[in-house]
Amino acid sequence: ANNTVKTAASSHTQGHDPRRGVGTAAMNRAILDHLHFTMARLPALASRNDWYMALSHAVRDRMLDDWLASLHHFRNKELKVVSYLSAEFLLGPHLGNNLINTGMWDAARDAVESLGLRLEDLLRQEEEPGLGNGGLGRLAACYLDSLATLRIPSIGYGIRYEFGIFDQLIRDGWQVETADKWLKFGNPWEICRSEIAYEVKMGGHTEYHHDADGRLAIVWLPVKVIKGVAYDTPIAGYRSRITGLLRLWKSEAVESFNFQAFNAGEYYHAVDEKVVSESITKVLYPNDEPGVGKLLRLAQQYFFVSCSLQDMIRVHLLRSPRLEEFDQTFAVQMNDTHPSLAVAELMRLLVDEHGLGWDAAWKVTRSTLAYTNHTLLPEALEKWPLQLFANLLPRHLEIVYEINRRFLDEVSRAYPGDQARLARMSLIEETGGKFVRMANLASVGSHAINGVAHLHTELLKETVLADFYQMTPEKFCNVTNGVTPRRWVLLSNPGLAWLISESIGEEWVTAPEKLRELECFASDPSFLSAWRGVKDANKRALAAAILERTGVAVDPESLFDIQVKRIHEYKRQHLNLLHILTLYHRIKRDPGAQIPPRTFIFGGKAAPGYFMAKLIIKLINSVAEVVNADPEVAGRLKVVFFPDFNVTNGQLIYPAADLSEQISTSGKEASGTGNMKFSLNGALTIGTLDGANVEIREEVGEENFFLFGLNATEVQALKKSGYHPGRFYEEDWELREAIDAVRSGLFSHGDAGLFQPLVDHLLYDDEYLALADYRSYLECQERVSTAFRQRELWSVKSVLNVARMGKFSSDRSIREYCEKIWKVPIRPPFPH
Ligand code: CBF
Repeated sequence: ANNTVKTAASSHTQGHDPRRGVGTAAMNRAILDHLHFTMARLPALASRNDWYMALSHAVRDRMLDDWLASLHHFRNKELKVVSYLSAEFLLGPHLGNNLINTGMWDAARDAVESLGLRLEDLLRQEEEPGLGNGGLGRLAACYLDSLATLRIPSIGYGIRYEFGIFDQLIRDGWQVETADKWLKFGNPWEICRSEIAYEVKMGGHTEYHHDADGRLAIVWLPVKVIKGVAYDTPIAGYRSRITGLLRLWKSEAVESFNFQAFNAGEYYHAVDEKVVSESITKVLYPNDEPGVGKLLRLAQQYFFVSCSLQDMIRVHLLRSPRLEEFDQTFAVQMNDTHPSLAVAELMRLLVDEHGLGWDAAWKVTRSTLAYTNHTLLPEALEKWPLQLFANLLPRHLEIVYEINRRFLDEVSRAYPGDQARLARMSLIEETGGKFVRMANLASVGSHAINGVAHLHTELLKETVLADFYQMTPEKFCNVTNGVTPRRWVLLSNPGLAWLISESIGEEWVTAPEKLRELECFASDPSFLSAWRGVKDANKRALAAAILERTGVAVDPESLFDIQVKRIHEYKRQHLNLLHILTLYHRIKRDPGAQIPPRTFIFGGKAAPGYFMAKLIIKLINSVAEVVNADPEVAGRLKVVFFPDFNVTNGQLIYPAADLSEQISTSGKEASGTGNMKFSLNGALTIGTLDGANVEIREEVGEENFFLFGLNATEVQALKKSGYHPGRFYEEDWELREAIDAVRSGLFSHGDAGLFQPLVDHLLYDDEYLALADYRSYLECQERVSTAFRQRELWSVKSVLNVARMGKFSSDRSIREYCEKIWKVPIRPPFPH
């Protein structure tokens, strides 16, 4: 199954500098050396983790030449460095990806085997760094891969959370969260740079003084100072000889021990400072919870933004003393509003700490920063209570006020007398409490604003940022998301990668438009049968994992219908459930019904404080319990909740899907990236015209995509005209039957109250129009069933999906950012 990896790795190894020691013998020696010198273990006593650590260190050593050469680039005045500021990087395990990208897979596998071990066991040992919630963080990780692959000097800046996204357990059908102790056995990939550390001030007040020359000096007297220490992780580009840099900040006490307190006999107080300071980077906040009011989260955002900007200024000053030219050294992308304090912090650093005038500082701030918006959901648009903001960042609030004063002057000049517009565009919300609006701050302080799919960008321009678009349309552009084919095909689906490379060569890995050449194989029966063989093997692997983790035996011959993503009402896992319940009833009513066997697989985490999402997980598991145990539907329907969906599990799940569920209410999903991973692995999509689904359908062809539901305009119109979900319930007996079954207690051991909140929500509110789309979804699912019965035709569609997904490589997205936003030249591919 690892043949592609093998072919590609081998060809690369041949082109390698022999001094770097990537041969099997050298790798074997290096692993044993690290076992001895780094892990201090005898081979006979070494645990699997010891071997994993030894191998990883050996691999990392071999990445260092390229890394050091790449870091050297940062001093080259001619090269602009892309700085990707993101509170989240959902990287996934490093080892396999690094072996693929550097071309060391074969050597590592053979070396490990010569030591009596199996590479796959060591790969499984790695705890993935789950430093992100989902789409936005995973996108950042794909972009780092592409930046390094395209040889663009880049730094990803973020937070080294001690605990990443929680691990999800399922107990009695409910989600239970446990701490993600990803660092407990050590992290061989990072290097702590104790000497790269910055102080970050918080709290206190400001004072204004006049210096001897009568100039005004503003002094911020904080109550607290924290130190941020850099931890660097190399990011290997695919065969590019470039290694990108991920620099994550860990908070520490400036002094880790308070000797005054200790001498006064207060032992515990002596370490208090350390504990409080370290708490800043302790834990990743799970999203989907109202961001308002969490002081620690604001502190996290400020902390990482300040460390990162101070670091960039240090690097810039190595090149040039002129901070007016900062924008020639760095292009800074703000990944959503989480880093949007960069606007105020860069102004503060330039004006207060480096003595630039306001206008010069503003010019350079605006031309350096750019902002990506990732959501239209009002509850996810960050705003901070003014008082909380003032308490933590008194100087920044003054700067925000000054930016706002100047900006609102511009607005008044452009739209005289339009008070409502002024109120909407102000950086400060003043209705129902005062808040600092982070999307407005990011928009005002950036030279470019982008959405993440065509539809999303259009809606952004029409709704959330409409005023900003009308005033400065030239700032807006779209960059549709993409995913890296290295992790999401080559690493996770080696069988498919091998088949593709055997047929059209290996270039598709960095030139995915070449996948189009697969189209002519779509009429070749032997190719189609090999294609099915790959899918079947992936399904068997997933079935085995499902059995191991949930105890449910599923049939790999059945249609694998998969919805994996965060659990959220707008993503409509409950609509999927309504379909399952309808099929269940249909089979029970008519055992002869022509319904091909299906396995419904769900996965995803719910934010710990999001009650309705957690209830949906419980309902999925409760339906699974009843359906899977019912002999009348045995062999025809199975329902599974795959626990702890993360990158590692995603690598197993996406390649095994027949059908990808992308069923959000149109206009609500900014882009989606899971939709791309599924389709790139040969799944067909059932979806609404939402986010990037629209573009996926355009690319793969409407005949190869199962479309249903209201479009964004119809959604808005229905809401405007007054939506009454109860009417759909009344008028559609199958829908009624499904909902009544839930409310009857059938899935809750007779406890009719358990799912009542969900049922009530659907019947009396249904904000995301599940009931309005139910019938259309059902009819579409019937088309899916019909198509799946014609296996040959299904395979043709599957091939065509993969062949036409080239657009959704993150390499294309990064090229677009380079051209449209960062003004960074695209370098020719590295000659392999
Ligand atoms: O753009 C990346 C992804 O970001 C989100 O996950 C987000 O956190 N706002 C969106 O929900 C996705 O649609 C989007 O693909």
